[in-house]
Amino acid sequence: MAIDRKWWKEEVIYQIYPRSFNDSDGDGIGDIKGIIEKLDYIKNLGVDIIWLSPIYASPNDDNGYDISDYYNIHPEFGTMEDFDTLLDAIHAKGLRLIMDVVFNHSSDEHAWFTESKKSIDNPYRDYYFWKPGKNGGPPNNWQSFFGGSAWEHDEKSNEYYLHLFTKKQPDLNWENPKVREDIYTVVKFWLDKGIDGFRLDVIPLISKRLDFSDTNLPAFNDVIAQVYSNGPRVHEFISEMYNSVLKHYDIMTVGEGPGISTQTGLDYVGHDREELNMIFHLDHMFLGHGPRGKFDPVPYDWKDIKKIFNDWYKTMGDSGWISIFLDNHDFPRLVSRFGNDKEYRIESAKLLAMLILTMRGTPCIFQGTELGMSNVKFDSIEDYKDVETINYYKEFTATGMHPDEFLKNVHEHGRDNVRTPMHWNKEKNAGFSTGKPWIKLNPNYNEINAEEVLSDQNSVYYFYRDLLTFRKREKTLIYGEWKVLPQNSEDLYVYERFDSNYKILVILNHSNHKHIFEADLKKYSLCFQNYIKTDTNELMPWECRLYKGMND
Ligand code: ISL
Repeated sequence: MAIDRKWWKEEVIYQIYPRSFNDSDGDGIGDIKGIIEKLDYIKNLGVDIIWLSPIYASPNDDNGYDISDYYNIHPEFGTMEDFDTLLDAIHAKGLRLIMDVVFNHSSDEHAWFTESKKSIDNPYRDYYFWKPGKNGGPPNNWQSFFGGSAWEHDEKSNEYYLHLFTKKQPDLNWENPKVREDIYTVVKFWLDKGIDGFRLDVIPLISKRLDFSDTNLPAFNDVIAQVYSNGPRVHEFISEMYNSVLKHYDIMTVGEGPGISTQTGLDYVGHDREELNMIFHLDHMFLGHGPRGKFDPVPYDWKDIKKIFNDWYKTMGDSGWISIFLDNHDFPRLVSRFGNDKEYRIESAKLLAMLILTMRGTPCIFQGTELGMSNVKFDSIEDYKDVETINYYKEFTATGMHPDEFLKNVHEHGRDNVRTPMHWNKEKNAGFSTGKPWIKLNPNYNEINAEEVLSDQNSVYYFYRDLLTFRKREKTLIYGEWKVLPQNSEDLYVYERFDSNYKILVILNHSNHKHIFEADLKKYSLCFQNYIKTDTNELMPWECRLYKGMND
């Protein structure tokens, strides 16, 4: 096989959103000790790499994606000693840990920014982007990801600073070599502790288009791709970070990639690039986002999803690598978005598990997805905690959208859908906390929880576990090539992974209807199926199967 073998291609990532995972001290917020308590659960599932969403000191304007001290742990989560214990415990179980780190911006409470704000001639002024206004307003018409202008006025200096996210997340100025040096020192600090890599938040945004000209693109997604991402020095910065620090460690890096398309993907992850090991491209996550983003939805269907998978496979070939995922802490639960979380919740959750674990790329599973957890529908905006949801609620309702219609969009697309606490059992607060959880629970925890799925051999959990065990053994699923077998129905996704020895056939009926698929099964044996065993060419709604055969 031509393709390079690497541990980070063979292993599977499990994302922990620490605030909502497990609370050990009853303050209603998940914490590091809570994660330690659940490491056996994670190990038994059969995943390998834990991706930990940010746990650094932070005022929590954006739940930790606004870091005020890269060298300290947020007291809500524990201490540095707790972190060291966690890392040791993870390694003792043969698991790995990658840290989520945010270098496009810091918190406005970071010492760099508080200095920077003090005066125009402060030595830290150039750590951020400060500009005079234009015609009595901000320097340009850029909008923040979370609504409103991307510039905030500072009374004292009468200048504006850039924040592509909230005004408490000022963008760091990577043009300044001192900023880059300070960032690489942070990277080295964590790697020297022995972590196994990083998830790098919004990495394509770190190089700005310095003319800061107005954009006239009507769709926000195009602004992200053409104005905010892929700036002129982005590759120079990433490869500098790689060559100064990353390359000296046996680690993995995954860049979160809003605005990275199939045209630019290999520039970040090509094996010859000395940049990143893989990216989370967001093409399928941004499906359905209208001109004003996720709360301005437009229709899409499985044809679009499949085209994105096809295009990315072709783009990467043997030269680069991506992660395969269908949800994370920014997007709805996969079963609610891509499956049917009502009459076929279990079947469709299993089908989506099969999709994630059989495509070429490193699978990533978000906490609770292995239980079959689904979206939540809070009745009142007061119950939502996410800054994106709250900001856009104000903006959309002020410009005429009825609050109920906005809430309907939040039920479909809001980030709090995935941020409700993990369901461990049917006890108080689903076993997540003995105190008052920082966000309400999804009321369906009586039916969907870890205790329940562990006691049911036919559960979504065991489907994940068995497929994960299978994937570990079958290198064809990791390195093998991929090809689609065309079908008569648009509701089917049938593909084969193959190498010179084996063929693995995956059959997915992603619909509420029965269908007949076309494939010659003579040389195959059935390994997985989400219905009681049948071996005919008729598929039940949301049925999925996996067959294996020799490639001769
Ligand atoms: O969820 C999104 C918008 O609706 C995405 O565009 C998301 O904001 C984008 O992918 C960047 O996400 C990352 O950076 C943000 C943080 O809020 C997200 O949680 C993080 O994943 C700012 O740090």
